[in-house]
Amino acid sequence: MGKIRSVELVKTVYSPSDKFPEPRGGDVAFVGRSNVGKSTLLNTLFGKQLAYVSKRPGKTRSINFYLVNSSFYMVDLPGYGYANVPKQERLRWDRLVLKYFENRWSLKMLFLLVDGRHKLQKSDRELLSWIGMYDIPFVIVMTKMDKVKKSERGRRVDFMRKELSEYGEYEIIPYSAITKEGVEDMLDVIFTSVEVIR
Ligand SMILES: Nc1nc2c(ncn2[C@@H]2O[C@H](COP(=O)(O)OP(=O)(O)O)[C@@H](O)[C@H]2O)c(=O)[nH]1
Ligand SMILES: [Mg+2]
Repeated sequence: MGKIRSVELVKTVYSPSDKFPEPRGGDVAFVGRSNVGKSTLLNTLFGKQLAYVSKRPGKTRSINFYLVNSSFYMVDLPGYGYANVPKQERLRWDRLVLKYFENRWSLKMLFLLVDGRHKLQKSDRELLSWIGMYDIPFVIVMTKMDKVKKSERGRRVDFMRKELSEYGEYEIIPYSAITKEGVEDMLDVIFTSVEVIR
């Protein structure tokens, strides 16, 4: 299986008029509502390579391109569903993400993070409709599964599958940063999605 050996933050894009870096062996991208656990998940995948990914507030408003193993990009898309964000700012994020979906032919797989404990939110559905519009392959990562009781797990996953049934084919990966469940599965998806020399 593939392994993340090196990670380098190559470019941070704030504005739809900024250029994205030249594609390499493909992109895998990560997106989800604020507080879903995206920074924690990237840190978990990156291991100690890039501990500083976490929670730099400015970086939540941008698309961050991380070059992995000098061969492909892991792309951190801006979070959505923040409370109290001015409408102008939200529109800029939307334009930025739409520009990425529209133009980035090298996008191989999108990881859509949803909180394993909650129902899909309106903003999740909006994102799913964009994914459908641009025909982007995606997997669902249910985060914070350590907070779901063992007896509830199966029911939660089934419920999520039912909620998502209108959006087509995808895999669901239950994940926890605490127990590390799902990490191997995510690495599998990442390394089978991109073309890399292992
Ligand atoms: N219990 C639990 N908490 C998590 C997990 N992942 C993230 N968190 C917590 O959820 C909060 C938001 O995480 P963060 O990674 O900053 O979310 P982001 O806004 O999506 O980048 C933080 O307090 C994290 O410690 C997880 O798998 N399990
Ligand atoms: Mg974050």
